[in-house]
Amino acid sequence: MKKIVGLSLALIMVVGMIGVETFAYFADSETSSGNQLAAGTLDLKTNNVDGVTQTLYATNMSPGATVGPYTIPLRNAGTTDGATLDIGFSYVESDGSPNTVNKTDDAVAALMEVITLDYGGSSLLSSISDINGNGYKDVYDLKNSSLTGLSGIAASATKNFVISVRLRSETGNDFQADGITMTMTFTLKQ
Ligand SMILES: [Ca+2]
Ligand SMILES: [Ca+2]
Ligand SMILES: [Ca+2]
Repeated sequence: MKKIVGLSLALIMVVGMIGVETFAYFADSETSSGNQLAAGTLDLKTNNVDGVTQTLYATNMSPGATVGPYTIPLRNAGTTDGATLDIGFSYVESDGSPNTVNKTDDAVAALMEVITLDYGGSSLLSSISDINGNGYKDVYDLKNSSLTGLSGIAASATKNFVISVRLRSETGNDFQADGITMTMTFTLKQ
């Protein structure tokens, strides 16, 4: 029997006023306990909490400011080794108010440069292509990349996922109050 266990995390990033201090904190709230456990299971947990949705907030991001690195421990709390891990990224527009000029979610994501993207102590950045051709790896590139078949997590083992993102310093005033909510989904497969 092939069990597949997934977890999602959300990263909310909103561009703030120029010069406003970056405000970032880490919250986690358990919203489901959806993993049905039976003998010989995979059980992926973050921070030892089961079926969790974690949210990382970065509001009032100033141009040039970095959020993170956030370290998210991925623990296989089950009794079966997970052979492979997939990581997926998606985002939706999540603007503040008032928002005089509305930029698209893709435009905002393209200004969020990915500085750190580690899993199990190795950087995944080389697996991300500069799909939009702007010269750096950004959240748009993450969304349109496929990170599948990564090394898995053995039973009772933990691997850390680490991410940090910087708002590009050339971000213009029109981006004020524009933001995205990025969801990172981790799927551990037997
Ligand atoms: Ca917008
Ligand atoms: Ca890019
Ligand atoms: Ca705006």
